[in-house]
Formats: sequence, structure tokens, C-alpha cells
Amino acid sequence: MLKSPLQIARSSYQPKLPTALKGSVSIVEGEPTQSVADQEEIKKLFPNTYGMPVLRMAKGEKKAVEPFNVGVILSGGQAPGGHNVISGLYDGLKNLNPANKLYGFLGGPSGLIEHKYVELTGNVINEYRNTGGFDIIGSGRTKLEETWQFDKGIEICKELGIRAIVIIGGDDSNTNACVLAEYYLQKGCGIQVIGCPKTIDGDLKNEQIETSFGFDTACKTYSELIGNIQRDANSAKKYWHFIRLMGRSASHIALECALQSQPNICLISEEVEAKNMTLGEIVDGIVNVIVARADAGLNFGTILIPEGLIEFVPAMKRLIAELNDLLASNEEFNALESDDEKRQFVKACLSPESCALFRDLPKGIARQLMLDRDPHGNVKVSQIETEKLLIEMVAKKLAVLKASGAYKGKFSALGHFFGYEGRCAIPSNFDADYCYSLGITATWLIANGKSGYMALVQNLTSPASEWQAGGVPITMMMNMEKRSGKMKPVIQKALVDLDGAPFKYLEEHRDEWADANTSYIYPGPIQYYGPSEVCDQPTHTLKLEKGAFED
Ligand code: FBP
Repeated sequence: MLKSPLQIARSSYQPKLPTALKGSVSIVEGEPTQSVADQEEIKKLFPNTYGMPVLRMAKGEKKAVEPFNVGVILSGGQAPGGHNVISGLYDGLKNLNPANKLYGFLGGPSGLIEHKYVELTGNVINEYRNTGGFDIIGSGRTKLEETWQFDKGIEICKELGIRAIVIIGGDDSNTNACVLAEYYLQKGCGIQVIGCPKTIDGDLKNEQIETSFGFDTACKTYSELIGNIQRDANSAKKYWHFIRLMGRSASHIALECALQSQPNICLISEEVEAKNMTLGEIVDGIVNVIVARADAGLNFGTILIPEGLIEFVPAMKRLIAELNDLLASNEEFNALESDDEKRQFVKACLSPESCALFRDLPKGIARQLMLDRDPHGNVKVSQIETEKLLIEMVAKKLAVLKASGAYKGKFSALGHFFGYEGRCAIPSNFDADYCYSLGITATWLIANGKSGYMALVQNLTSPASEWQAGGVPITMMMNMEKRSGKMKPVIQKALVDLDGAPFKYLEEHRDEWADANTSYIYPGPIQYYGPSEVCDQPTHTLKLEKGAFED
């Protein structure tokens, strides 16, 4: 197969490892834990995996290990570094005992249920080291939640001699990993389940998990593109660029990209919700900046829009929640063919306030809101073109201002959506190193008989040699939330903390970035080779959160 020079060079990149993970490892147990909220309910639902201690890895003695096999699943959206978790897992297993085998379940969790798998041999793994994508075994969004699915898993694990399953996924997939771990412990079938924190969205983080893998590479990829657009805008001086950024719910990606590129405006969904803002007020805020820049002769600029924005506008949030409940396996709705019929059906069932809002939305947006939910009951926000909605609303408002003489500029807008462009990029050194460490860590958790844990690598703003590895009980991150109309135990999503250092930095600087003096930063492409300050830097978000950011 033909490869680019960078692909060839990356295949021999040796990820940097924390000192504690070099050689043999021993596990140190901390204090018992409890869930972040709803302790009684979570404890009742997870009697076998609740309250377990946080684990730390330290240097240990080499011990002989009986051979065992492991199955791995990639779950949910792609994130750069997934292949390195798998290569870390493979190398970790082979170092423990060369007779150990690694199986990959194909196409996500459904591979476990449908018994579709492949053995991941050294030759296969070598093809995928330090590459982006999940194509080594594919991914999927099948939700593992029913006992017949878990029992199908037992069947194939027994057949292949699999002692542990590693699920590489986001908050929903790791919730499923914990449900599976609990079930297998209850059944006493001897199959362990370990999770790994994946998602470009960056919303799987908490006191223990500093960041999910993939966030670093995806944000650097988008920031490069935003920087390029800013340089174009500053050269041509004729377009306003409305750039929607992936990240289903939380605005971490938009915020990180803003910190890296300093656009004129960056909307933050969590702030919109906290200030109870309407769509009209968001538009007014954008219009004010456009008018002020036009007054200074600048009819161009950049606006970052988090993908999940409309779900955070309180009135829209109520509408979407009603739609979610209404459309969850609604056969009558699913049988309807035309968009018009669907709209009529929905309007008849909504509350008067939501119905009024739904009626006023552009037809395209209304249609996008009625699309199928994902298997976890989430609206597919990546398919809702919020940037077009905002362009339309801003243009209308500017036309009114122009007619009154309050605006004299020219408004020509272009919409962009950056999402899939970043999910499979070649992992940055940070993600390549972090993911490889997560894979090795998962191996040690398995070797030590742990289940219901997520692999943990911390101290990520220090050099990789100083990172610390361990495991965090998944139940520790859980609370109860409404999903598809029912209360379910789920890992708590980390939204942007409006009191946190990354948002505070944006808040402090955004007036200056909106201003006539252009403050754009042009981050350029991810660098894989060269000085460490160019190649190995973690995100601004992580540095600000850890007090390691230097202006
Ligand atoms: P995960 O939460 O599974 O990591 O997926 C993240 C994501 O990339 C979101 O940012 C986006 O909204 C969604 O996946 C898109 O899903 P799909 O790949 O099904 O279009």
C-alpha cells in the first residue's frame, strides 16, 4: 500500500511512556469512593462495582503471568489515538506473556453481540501504530443495555478464552462498560470490563480524568483551519465566517479553538444557558460586534459556534426535550413519510410555547430537529446547521439596522462546519503518547483482576515521563439522568465550567478580540517533529485548568 512520507515516519514513532509504566507495575489502592451524585440509587444499581477505590500504578516486581486473552471494542465517534490505545494494549499483553492474544470486535459493541471479531496480530497492529481513525476494527453506536446482549458476549468470550473486554468510548459507552462489568460480576462468569476515556468532545473529564483522548488533536486540527480562514479574512477583508465546531453538547472544542486562534466572537453554550439567553439575544450580541467593526471599516470577521448551541437556548432546550420524549420509538411518527406530515404530527403534540417556537423555525432546521436520535437518545446536533440559522437571523437584523441608518457596512457571510475533518487526524504527539499509556494501563488493570474501572493517566501537563497511571471506578463518575424519557445511571458529562480558568480567560480577552485591532492567532498545522515546545504541548484548556498556562 502506498503511504505518505509522514505516514511512514509515524509508523516508527515510539510513544513516550510514564516512568511508572516502564517495566513491571504494582497497584496501590486508595480510599473507597462514591458516585458524584445520587449515591443511594447508583449503589443499589451497582452493588458489585460501587465504592471501589481509586488505583495508582507504581513500579513493581516482575511476576510470571498465566496466558489470557482480551477483547477490545471501539465505541461511538472516531477520535485520534484509538489505534494507539489498541497498540498499547497489544504491547502490554505481549510483554506480560507472549502467548496472550488480543481480539478486536468489529464495528463497535455490535461485534460482541453478533460474534464478529478478528485476532489482532503484530502485523496488523504495526500497520496502525500512531495513525488516526478507528478503521483497524471499526466503531459503532449500538447500546449495550440488555441482558440477552450481555449473555451473547459471554458466549463469544468463553469460545475465544477472553478474560477481559476493553471498551474504548465516551461517557455513554463507558456507562455501558460499567453496566456490563456489574452484570458479569453478578453472574460470576469471570469476564472483566475496563473502559478508556475517548471523545473529541472533551466532556468526559472530572477530578480524576484530566482529559479524554482525541480532544487535543481535533482542536489543533480545527484551530489550524480557523487560523487559515482568519488569515484569508484578514487578507480579503470581505467575509464574515460563521464556523460551527463539533462537540455534541459541551462547548469545550469551541472554547479551546478560541483560546488557540483568538476569533472575533466565540459563543459558549453553557453561558447562553446560564444567562437564560434567547436566540434573539445571541443574534443581537453578534450584530453589535459586526456593526462596531463596520464602523471601523472592517466588514469581516470570524465567529465560532459550538455544535450544541441550540440545545442550550432554554426555550429550544425545552422544545428538544419534548421532541426527544415524543420521538423515542414513536411508531406512529416513524410511519409518516413527508416532512409536512411529520411537522403537523409534532405540532399537535407539543406544549403551546414549544409549538410556537417550532412553528417559527426555518423549515430546514425544524426538519433537522426531527431526525432520528442516536441509540443513546441524543439529538444528532452535528446535522443541525446552526451557523446557517444564525447567518439568516443576523442578516435580517442588519437589514433592519441598515434601513434605519444605524448600520452602514456590508455583510457577506460564509458558513463552515468543522467536525469530521478532525476526528481521524494523525494523532498529535500528546494523543499518541497519552493513548499508548492508556492501553498499557488497561493491561495492568486486567492483569490485576480489576473490573468496572476506567484506565487513568494523570499529570498530563508535565512531561510524559512524569505522568501517573491508575484506574478510576466508573461508578464514581455517575449520576442519574433522564434518557429517552427514563431516569438512567450515566457518567456525568463535564460541561464548560463558567468559573473555570479556560472560560475566565476567554471572558477577560473577548472584547479585545472583537475589537477593530485584529488579534488573530494563526496556529498552523500540528507538528510531529521538532522542538518539544512546538510538538508536545497539551491544550490551552488543560494548561489553564492545571495552572500551567503562560501568556
Ligand atoms: P462520541 O461522543 O461518541 O465521541 O462522538 C462525538 C461526536 O463526534 C460528536 O462531537 C458529534 O456530535 C457526533 O459524534 C457525531 O456523530 P456521528 O459520527 O454519528 O455523526
